[in-house]
Amino acid sequence: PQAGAVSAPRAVARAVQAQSAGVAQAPQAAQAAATAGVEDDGADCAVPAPGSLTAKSLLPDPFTKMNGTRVTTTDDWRCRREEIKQQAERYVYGAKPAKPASVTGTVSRTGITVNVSDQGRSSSFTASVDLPSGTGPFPAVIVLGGLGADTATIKASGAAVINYDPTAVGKEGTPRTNKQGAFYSIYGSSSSTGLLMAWSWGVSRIIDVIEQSDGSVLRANATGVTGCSRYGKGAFVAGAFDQRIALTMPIESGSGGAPIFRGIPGESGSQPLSSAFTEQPWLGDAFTSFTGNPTTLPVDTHEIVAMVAPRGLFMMENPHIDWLAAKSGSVAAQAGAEVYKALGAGADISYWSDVQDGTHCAVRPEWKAPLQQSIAKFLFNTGTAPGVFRISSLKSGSLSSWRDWTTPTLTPGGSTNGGTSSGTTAGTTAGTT
Ligand code: MCU
Repeated sequence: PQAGAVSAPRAVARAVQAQSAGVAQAPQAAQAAATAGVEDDGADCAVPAPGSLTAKSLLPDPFTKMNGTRVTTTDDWRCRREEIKQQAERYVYGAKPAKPASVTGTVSRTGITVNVSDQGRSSSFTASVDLPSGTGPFPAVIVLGGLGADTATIKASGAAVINYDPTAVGKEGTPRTNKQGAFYSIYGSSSSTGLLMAWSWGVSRIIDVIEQSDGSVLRANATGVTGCSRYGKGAFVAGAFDQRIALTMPIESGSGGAPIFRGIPGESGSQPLSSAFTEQPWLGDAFTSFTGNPTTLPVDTHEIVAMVAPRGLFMMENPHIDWLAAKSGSVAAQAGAEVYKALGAGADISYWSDVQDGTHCAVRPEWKAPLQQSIAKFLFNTGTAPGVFRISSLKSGSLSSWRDWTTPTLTPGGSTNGGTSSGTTAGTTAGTT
């Protein structure tokens, strides 16, 4: 990769060091620390033009680059991730525009305002802030849509809750040809970008405003995101597409969220892809080509999981409701975890579907401890990540039946052989989960 580029793992490590050194407490230092994380650290990568699509019934190999060679070093992952990002935008979610020309706004102890101008158009939206006790500045968890998040535990863990109504940015109930909300006011009501990506863009603009604030209320370099159900789909996409997010916690996201697309047609009772595509314009318009058969998708959601690596990820699913596709969700988590392992961050992804209460978006006692641990580790840099996989036997997918690729042992640091590797360092950890 390019000289001087900061690898994702190092950028995260640097941000974490800055946090643990306490420098983020001072407003000026907070700004300096925030620059250690960027929304997309692979924006400079040269990504090949999209090729023709070929069917593959098993999950695409996250470690094989578009030119056919394999990732061999941890630094190689940066531009491989960018390939996945661009494919996911093109075929699944629609494009996420780069940071707008102007983002302004305010952060107070009760709320955030966001004003965006780009391409000669402007729009605004707001979010409310709910602080824990203490004086701060606080890390924050952005809660999409208010459903299902254990906000009491988030606040008791010392983090602020930012209540964000994503439908102000991407409205539900509109036809694809007339999309509405703060995103579409700027990028057009006929934009092919779906609601999940519009919502995710809104999360990024909230983070922009926090970064630009004086840092006295919220810390810009310690942000988490969560949400349940349709907002779990949104939280998943938000965390994948903004590398400033230190902790991503999708809950019961269902079809169109974390579960592998390829698994849905064969998972009994799960929401069909055609239904997830038509119920609301959540996914991008281009996904219409894949609702009948996802096998020609060059990406699947295990690679969206992988886009979050090595940042904190805690995936929660409900195995009691077939519609939620938790079996396919367990495969996404297991396959994505292979990328975490390859990056030396295997403990930074957790998955938990072994829960008693079948109510959709319930606040669950089983998730409390791993939620606390995740906030401590990824937003305060204290303690250890939960590093747990608790897959309910009710909905347990098998990784080995979904892949024909192995997990490489990546050489830490920079590439010595650029894109010419033949993948000879590939080891195997198949079947370890
Ligand atoms: C799991 O998320 C969705 C699901 O995809 C929809 O089919 C259903 O109507 O709503 C769920 C949801 O958002 O529930 C709050």
